[in-house]
Amino acid sequence: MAAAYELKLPPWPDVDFSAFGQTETVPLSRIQKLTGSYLSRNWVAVPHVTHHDSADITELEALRARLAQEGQAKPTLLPFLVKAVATGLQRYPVFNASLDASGEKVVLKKYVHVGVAVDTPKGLLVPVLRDCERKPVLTLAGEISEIAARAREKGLPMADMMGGCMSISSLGHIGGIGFTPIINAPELAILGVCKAEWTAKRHEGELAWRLMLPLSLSYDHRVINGADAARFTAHLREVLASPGSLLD
Ligand code: CAO
Repeated sequence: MAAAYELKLPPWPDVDFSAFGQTETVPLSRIQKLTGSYLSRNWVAVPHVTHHDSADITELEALRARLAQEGQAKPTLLPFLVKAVATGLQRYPVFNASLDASGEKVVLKKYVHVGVAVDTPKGLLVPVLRDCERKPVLTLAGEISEIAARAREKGLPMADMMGGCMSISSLGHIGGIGFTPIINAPELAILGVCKAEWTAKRHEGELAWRLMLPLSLSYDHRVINGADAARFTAHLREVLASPGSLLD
C-alpha cells in the first residue's frame, strides 16, 4: 500500500563553488548544527501560518522614559512583551499547550514559561523565563539581561532552555517590518517582533504620530486557527497600548 504522504526530495546540490571564484570553507558551530536540525524538523513537520499585526506602543515608550527619569533602570521593550505574552497565554489556553507525542491529544499547561531567542556569537539560544505571569516587568528585565549575558559568554545548559510554553524572537533593535519565525516545537506558537516605527495614524479622531510595533505570530495550524491568532494579537495590542497593568 502506498504511504499516505512521502517527502521525496532531490539530493542536496554538491557544487564546487571554487569553479566560479575564490572561496573559504568554515565549519558550522556545534550550536548551529544542533539548532539547525531542530529548526529543519519543525519547519517540515509543523504546518506554520504567520499572522501579522502591529501594536501602538506610544504609551509604553512614555512609560519606559518615565521609569528611566524616576531613576529606575530603563527596561527594554522585551520584558513588557514577555509579560504581555504571559497574559495572552493565560487568557487563551489553546496557545499554552502542546501536542503529545502521539499527536492525538493536546496537553494544556497551568504554568506560564516564556522562551526568548538570544543571538550569540556561536548561534541562536532560547533560554526560558519561568512563571512570567507572577513576575513584575523589572524582575523579568533583570532576568533577561542576566541570562542573555550568560548565553553570550558561556552558553547555557539544556535545563535553562526547556519547558517553554511559547517563545519570542525580537529583532526590534536591528530592524525589519515582519518575518516568519519558526515554532520551537513542541510549543505551538512563537511571536516575532520587528522595529517599532513612528507612523501617522488616526488616533482618537485626529491624525497623530504613533509608535507602531510590528508583530508576527507563527502558529501550529493543527491546533490553533487563524481566528485564535487574530484574537491573541488583538489581546497583545490591547495590553501593550495600556501598559500600566503589565508592570506588576
Ligand atoms: N523597536 C525599537 N527598538 C527596540 C525594539 C523594537 N522592537 N526592541 C528593542 N529595541 C531597542 C531597545 O529598547 C534598546 O534601546 P533603549 O536602550 O533605548 O531601550 C535597544 O534596542 C537594544 O535592545 P537590546 O537588544 O539590547 O535588548 P532587548 O531586550 O530588546 O533584546 C535580546 C535582548 C537578548 C533578546 C536581543 O539582544 C537578541 O539577542 N535578539 C536577537 C534574537 C534573534 O536573533 N532572533 C532571531 C531568531 S531566528 O534566527
